[in-house]
Amino acid sequence: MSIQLETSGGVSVLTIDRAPVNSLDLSMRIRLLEALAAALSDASVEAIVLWGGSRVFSAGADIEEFAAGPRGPTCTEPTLPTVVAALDAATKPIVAAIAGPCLGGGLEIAMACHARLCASTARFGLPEVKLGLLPGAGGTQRLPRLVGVETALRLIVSGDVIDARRAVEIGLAELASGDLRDAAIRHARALSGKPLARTSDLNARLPDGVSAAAEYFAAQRAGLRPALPAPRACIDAVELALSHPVAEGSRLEFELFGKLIETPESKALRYAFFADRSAGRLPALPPGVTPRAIHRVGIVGTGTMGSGIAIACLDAGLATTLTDATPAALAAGRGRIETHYASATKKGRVSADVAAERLQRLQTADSYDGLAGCDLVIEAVYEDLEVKRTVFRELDRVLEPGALLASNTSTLDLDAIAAATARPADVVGLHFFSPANVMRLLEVVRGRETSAVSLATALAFGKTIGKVSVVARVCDGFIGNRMFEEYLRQAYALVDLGVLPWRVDNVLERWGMAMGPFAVMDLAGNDIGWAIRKRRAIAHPERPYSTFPDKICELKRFGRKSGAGFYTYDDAGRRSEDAAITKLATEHAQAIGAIRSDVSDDEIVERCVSALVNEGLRLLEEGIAERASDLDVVYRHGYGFPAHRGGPLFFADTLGLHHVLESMRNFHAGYQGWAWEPAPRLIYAARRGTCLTDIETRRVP
Ligand code: 3H9
Repeated sequence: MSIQLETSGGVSVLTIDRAPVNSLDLSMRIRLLEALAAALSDASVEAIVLWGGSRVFSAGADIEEFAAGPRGPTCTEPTLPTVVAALDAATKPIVAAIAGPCLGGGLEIAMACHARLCASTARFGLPEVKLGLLPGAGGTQRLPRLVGVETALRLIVSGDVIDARRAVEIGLAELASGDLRDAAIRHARALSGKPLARTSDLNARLPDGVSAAAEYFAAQRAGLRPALPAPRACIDAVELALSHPVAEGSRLEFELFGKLIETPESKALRYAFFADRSAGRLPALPPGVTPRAIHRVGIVGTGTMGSGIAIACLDAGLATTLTDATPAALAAGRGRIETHYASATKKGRVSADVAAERLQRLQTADSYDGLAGCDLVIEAVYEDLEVKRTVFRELDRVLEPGALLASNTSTLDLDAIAAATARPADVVGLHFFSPANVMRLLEVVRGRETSAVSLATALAFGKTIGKVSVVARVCDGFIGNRMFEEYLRQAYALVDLGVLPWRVDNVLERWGMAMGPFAVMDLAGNDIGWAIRKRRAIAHPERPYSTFPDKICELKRFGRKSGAGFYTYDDAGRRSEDAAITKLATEHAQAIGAIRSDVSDDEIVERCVSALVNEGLRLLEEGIAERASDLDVVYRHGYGFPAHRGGPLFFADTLGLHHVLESMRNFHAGYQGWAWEPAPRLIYAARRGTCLTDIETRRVP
């Protein structure tokens, strides 16, 4: 970890070298300032290049430092704004040479340089808002000066990352020809002796046709959904850039940053950032386990799920072969994928050339033999154990030794599927969420016999296709669906207590869930839940469900696919409340006789979220999940849990475990209280004053 300073031919190259992503913690900031001062005071140096190496320029401030809040190292001198100000004030030209990610504070230091040269691998962004923050080292002051207020606002409020081509288009950087470092040295030398192009000397530009800045910014604020503190502060700070010199605007911006760092939203989002990165990392993989390479993926079953998985593989640059039981099904699957790329091209999401290249990597095979040579085959056929076992017997027959055999089952026993092969060590579950090419969550299911290499290969594959992978052991429903079942149980129980379905949905959606449970079931298909409840009634008669959703199914209201479910739907797919369901729900609750008129919005949230927490803790106790934060990752990426609340377990920690436990005990004493036996880990953590999110099971493979 260092800043290297190399001088030759009148140009000093300052190399930021802090693995893995050149984040700028306090010690790096001190070294950077020292190196800058050395280069500026050296009479033989005419110009400077700031370089982060060929892989990454800088991922910005060290996010771990934020945990200590505004009194911690983030706000200890030299702060990042101090470093940025020193670059801006330099008396010799400084060229930022940018390859790979140049994000957050990384972009802020680059914007304080006098020129930015980039390689085609460069990616630029101010993603602070995704951490519940705003760029705090002049980003909101310099970006509008370089690219205009409109483009700057779009980038800062979304936190989106753009590629080198787009950065050049908007005037943020220039593309280097040839070797980037050499080009930057030449460029720096050429700037020597010329007037310095300081970003701070520029004026921020309002969009063409806008003259009333205050109204323009008010409209931006009014458009925020949801209205969280960070995006609002981003807009406030960009507005400052119009009326304040950079130094003063940056001072005010840093003040806002110091406030945001302490908001619950920022704490939750920072927790989520690190939780995503620890998910899929197994503490107990034996040393020396390296994943096998995956070049060609086979997919068996080309329905919606199989096609979505194929698109995810094609998007990630993998060769992909599809097969299905009949030529018609295979042709339909290929057709779905072609339609996807045609629509993506039309919407400008990919260029026609890129779409054509991806489709070129798609092959179809009319029998299992066509999958020979695949490094990984994912089965995505009908959810029936015998059907899947037949598929796996065929895969066992045709695949080379060492190939990975994966099932996309969401409910079946992976060990029973693996037992159909002579190589259960090579079998894993890869549980995708629909649409598989969009949803980021991948549950990687580790069977009883799954080898460490197979698991490592599955996790590496997940990373290749851009998923956040979470490891689960075998159980019915794995992590996500097992937790979801308890959440649904409480949503239905609320109807028993006299709460209408749309009140439950509206309360949870206002709280931040992407979709309420009744709307989710209408989307997923109420018949699917009905079939599961029938199975459960036989296996666990002591755990009864509300009969309300069965009554909906008896009316053949299976959800969107049948035109109605808990809601009715218009042609555009918009849901509306239905008087028939109000009547049905009211009569249902009256018949049970447990109606309560005092169910508050808070209780609706607490019942549903605490149900997730309690079942999640059981999954940890059973060793199905590796660590508590994995449960939160599953819920955020697979079930629309609001990122700014961290996840169910993080939320419970912020509520206070004594409070959560007390509510559970109250629920335990009430209607259908059997479902509310608090998990021993909750009682333990509440008693010890520890956090749920610290729990790791750390099982040895
Ligand atoms: C900021 O800059 C504030 C300023 O405006 C103002 C300050 C006053 N800090 O994602 P990966 C770790 S806020 C600390 O798996 P990839 C990460 O945890 C910052 N650690 O790799 C992981 O560690 P581990 C604004 C960081 O190749 C390892 O690096 N910047 C940071 O898939 C590899 O990460 C951002 O929000 C960091 N800034 O993606 C950018 N960044 O191995 C955040 C990463 O122990 N970073 N780590 O799990 C990213 O978007 C991605 O990490 C990046 C690499 C694209 C850079």
